[in-house]
Order: sequence, then structure tokens, then C-alpha cells
Amino acid sequence: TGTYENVKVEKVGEKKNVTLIQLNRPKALNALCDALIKDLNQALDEAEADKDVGAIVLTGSQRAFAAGADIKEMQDVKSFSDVYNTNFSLAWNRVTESGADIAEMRNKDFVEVFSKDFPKFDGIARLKKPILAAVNGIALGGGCELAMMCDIIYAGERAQFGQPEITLGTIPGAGGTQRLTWAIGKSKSMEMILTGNRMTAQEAEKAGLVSKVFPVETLVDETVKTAEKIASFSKTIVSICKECVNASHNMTLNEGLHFEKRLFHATFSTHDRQEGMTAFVEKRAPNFKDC
Ligand code: CO8
Repeated sequence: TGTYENVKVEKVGEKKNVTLIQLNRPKALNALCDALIKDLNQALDEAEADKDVGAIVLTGSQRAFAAGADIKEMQDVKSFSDVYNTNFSLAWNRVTESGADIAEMRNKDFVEVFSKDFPKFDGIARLKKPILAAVNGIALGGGCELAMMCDIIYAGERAQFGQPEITLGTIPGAGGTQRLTWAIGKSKSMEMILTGNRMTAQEAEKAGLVSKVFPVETLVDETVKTAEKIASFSKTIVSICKECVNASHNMTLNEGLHFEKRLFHATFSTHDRQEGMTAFVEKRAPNFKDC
């Protein structure tokens, strides 16, 4: 595995089939600066490309999963408020043509993130391999959004989740208004986003944002255990399964049921479906080949 300045990458689990990615920028509580996001994207690409890896675990430190986008990088970016207060789309076109405000933003590293790496950052949800977040400490702003891009969130018992952007005069910009609402419903989501108040791990579990809470010290191991279990199944079928669940956000129920049925049918053309059912009937462990 590659070495990165802002993330630590390790292959873990009995069969070394889980990639553990640890955000590692302790001096800024893992604030998601441009360099960190680049490192994270590369580490994710590496894990996605590794044929031995069946699942990914993303974690931070015991103090912080991530304290959000890097406020110091964003601080001096010229605001879009002029644009927003006039007719948005007209003004947007004008600004784009003249290159005024945008030019300034483009010169900032963090805009690189938006224009180039950001789609990939957001694209964590589009990774084929399942990714589990192990959240200890704070997950604020972009940090909470990053956790929510993952497929499963486990939390340490002192974890805190929040979208404090309102206190900075901005709004969540990496999916918070959408994914939090999907996860915990409108009233709780509005309350968090409009007040900036944080949710504890226990509240987050009750609300459905996280699926399990563990002691701080065992969180990462427990998350890796679940990742190992997932990695023991057919990678092909796991990725189809993940795609189906994620599709539910973008489809009506009827479309989603249709999509699921077609992919269910598709699994019948795989070796692994035949093997899984044969192994059951023969009362033995299946030998999946990821095809
Ligand atoms: N950005 C930059 N630096 C940060 C950030 C951050 N988000 N959070 C903490 N730091 C730095 C602090 O500035 C401090 O650095 P220094 O020692 O140089 O002063 C260091 O980390 C330690 O932090 P504190 O001294 O503040 O530690 P405390 O324990 O007193 O407080 C808190 C911890 C409560 C987490 C506090 O640091 C805090 O409130 N941080 C900001 C949290 C926040 O508002 N996050 C939301 C950011 S906005 C956002 O995420 C928009 C997302 C849009 C998508 C963009 C995707 C890239």
C-alpha cells in the first residue's frame, strides 16, 4: 500500500482482505484540507483496485473522525453572496464568462477539490466495494458528511455528530442536507442543521444514523470484524447488493423494485450464486470466485 502524508493505510483482518484507512492530520483534528482529500481519494482508488480487498474501513483518531472542511482554507475565498442575491443563474453565467469571482476561487486549493477531486470525494458512495465508517470523537460538517457517504456507520460511545455550518454562515455542502435527512428524517435533520447542535453516539444510534455503538477502544476492531464478514462473500454479489440499496434513494418504489428484480435475475448468471446454493444443499462452505 502507498504511503500518504494525511492518511494511514493498512491491510487488516485475518485474511488481510480489509483496507483500513485512518485519517491522520491530528494537528487540525483531521480537517479535510485539499491535500487530505487527495490522499484519501488515492487510498480509496488503491483499495478499490486491489483484488484481494473486499471491504474498506474509514476511521480517524479517538478524538476526531474529522472536524469538517478546512475552515482556514475556505476563510478567504470570495463569497458568492452577490451572486446569490441577484438572479442566481443569470449572475452565475455572467460571473463565469467574466471569470471574476470564480477566478479567485479557482486559485484556492480547496476549489480544486470542488472542481476536480470533489466529485470523487462525493463519489465515495459510488465505490463498488462497501465502505464502513468507524467514528470516534467528533464528526462535524464535512466530517459528518464523509461518514454519511459510507455504507455503514459504527460509532464509539463518545462520538458526536453535527452540521455546524450554520454557525459559520454557510450550509452543508457535501450532501449533509440530503443524506442526513434520508438517515434520520426531516425534523431531526432540520433541528441539527438549523441549530448546529450535535448529536451523541447514543442519540445517533436511536435515530438510525449509526447502526451500532461500541466502546472507544474496541470500535475499530469491531468495524473490521464486520468488514471481514462482508469481505468473505462474493465481491461481485456484494457490489450488486450495495448498488441496489443505494439506488433506493434515486428511484420511486416501483422503479426500485424493478431494478432490484433485474439485478436479482442477473445474480443467477454468476458462478457465485450457483456455488452458494450448491454449497448450502451439500452442507459445506461456499467457495466464491467473485464472478
Ligand atoms: N478547519 C480547520 N482547522 C480546524 C478545524 C477545521 N474545520 N477544526 C479544528 N481545526 C484546528 C483548530 O483551528 C486548531 O488549530 P490551532 O491549534 O492551529 O489553532 C486545532 O484544529 C485544534 O482545534 P481546537 O483548538 O479548536 O480544539 P477544541 O478541542 O477546542 O475544539 C472543535 C474542537 C469543537 C471541533 C473545534 O475545533 C471546532 O469547532 N472546529 C470547527 C468545526 C466546524 O465548524 N466544522 C464545519 C466546517 S464547515 C464544513 O465542513 C463545510 C462542508 C462543506 C463540504 C466541503 C468538503 C471538503
